[in-house]
Amino acid sequence: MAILVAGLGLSGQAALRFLSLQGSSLFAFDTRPSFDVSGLEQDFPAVTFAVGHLPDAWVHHLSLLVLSPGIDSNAPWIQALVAKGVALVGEVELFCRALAADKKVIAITGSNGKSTVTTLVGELLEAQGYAVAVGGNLGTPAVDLLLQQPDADVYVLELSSFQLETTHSLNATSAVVLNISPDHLDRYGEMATYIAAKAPIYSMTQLAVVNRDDVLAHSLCPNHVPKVGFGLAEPIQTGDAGIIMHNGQDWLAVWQIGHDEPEAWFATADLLLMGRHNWSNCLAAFALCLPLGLTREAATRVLKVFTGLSHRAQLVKTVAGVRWVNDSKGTNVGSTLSALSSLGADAPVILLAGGQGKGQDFSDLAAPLSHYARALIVFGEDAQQIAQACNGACDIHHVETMAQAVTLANSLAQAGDVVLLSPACASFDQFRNYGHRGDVFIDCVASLS
Ligand code: UMA
Ligand code: ADP
Repeated sequence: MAILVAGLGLSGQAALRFLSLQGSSLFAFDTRPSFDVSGLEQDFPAVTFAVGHLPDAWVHHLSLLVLSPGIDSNAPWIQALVAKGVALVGEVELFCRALAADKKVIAITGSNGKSTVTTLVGELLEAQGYAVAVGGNLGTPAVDLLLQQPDADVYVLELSSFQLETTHSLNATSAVVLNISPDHLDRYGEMATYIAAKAPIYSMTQLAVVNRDDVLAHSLCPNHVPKVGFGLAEPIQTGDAGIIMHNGQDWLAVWQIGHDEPEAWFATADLLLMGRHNWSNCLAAFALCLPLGLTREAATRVLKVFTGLSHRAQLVKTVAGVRWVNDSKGTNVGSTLSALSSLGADAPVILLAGGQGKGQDFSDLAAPLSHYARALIVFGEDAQQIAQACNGACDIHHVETMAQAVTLANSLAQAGDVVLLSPACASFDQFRNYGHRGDVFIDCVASLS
């Protein structure tokens, strides 16, 4: 019998590489009729390719479908294969099945903060002396990690809801659902379906790490699964991570197994990461790594230099006492809410938001805007929708371009303010991607003096 790899992007090509090495009989298919397979045909001469329409003649050969995360498994052609008994998995499931029993996996999902926590966990474990491979939704497909870093002790995987839909045999050492807020509703239709895609991660781990500050995310963990918690209050049991007062300051703290009380690990004032949501990310990373013996020394070494990932709540420049912060990766309402409220807790904010709204409801931004914002500047395709949903919350200004947004923010800002680009939207109406949008913002800010 043969295997069908569907979707020929990063994930599908990684599956082809991996399965080719195993000598599997392979078909490869991309639903986009314009997809050019000529390069792949050269790379994989033993594989049969098709685009646009799945050839009927293939169907009776198939026993397994390896589906790329970007393809909705509800598509009729997929459901027809499943009905014929073809097993449906993703490339991450191939990774799980091939992983040697002595290897460890740490798995991270959630609506926001996944990439930051995944990267941080990788750095913490490396500082602790492990050989670490980091990837998944973050960028390097899981099976490529197996091929590229077969000697790793620990594989740290960022897993999207799409990837979790087709992953069944993960046996993680620890796993987390960082938080839940609306995302990908264009694919899932309703929140319940989105949440149901993420929940199984807690049934595929030896230890569940739960967010005590997010009731919904926390509730996904079944009672019988051993769990520890993290959150912005004090740790309440061994294995937990939280915040404690130490020498009159807030410290990231950990309650290690075998200890009588939580131990202060790192002063939040010394973090290079901005915003309280990043305190939460650090605590989640600590809790995930404790089963692998993370020590305060290793954690301190990492946090002293960890500045986070580009375009996530990053300080670009301080001009005349105003801090300009690039959070272009804030592409949904949940991420912008957390960036706004965590930076707004310390300073008045001028928020720059807009782009493609993906059908989101922006009204949740109104309350934090009225608490924390000096002004909201909207731009892009769904600017009007954001302005309407937040009407009355604060001063709202409408501009066309990023350059205009920065110039206007500069004229409105007062010393001590934060100007925050956290658009709550996708960027594709005006930019190539969120990185491009952040770079344009950085360029505009660079010209201020
Ligand atoms: N395709 C079809 N039919 C479709 C949709 C796509 O045939 O209906 C084909 C496209 O023509 C293309 C290929 O599938 O050839 C693209 O596959 P894909 O969309 O599954 O993306 P990959 O390139 O395989 O990258 C995927 C993840 N992409 C998605 O989940 C959409 C990457 O996450 C991930 O880094 C990569 O695997 C390696 O694990 C990106 C992402 O945007 C960063 N993720 C979403 C997010 O973070 O919000 C979930
Ligand atoms: P993801 O990989 O889940 O998209 P990232 O680490 O790339 O997460 O962060 C994306 C955005 O999500 C950031 O720019 C920030 O606005 C927001 N964010 C980061 N961490 C958190 C968190 N713990 N809770 C809520 N929002 C967060």
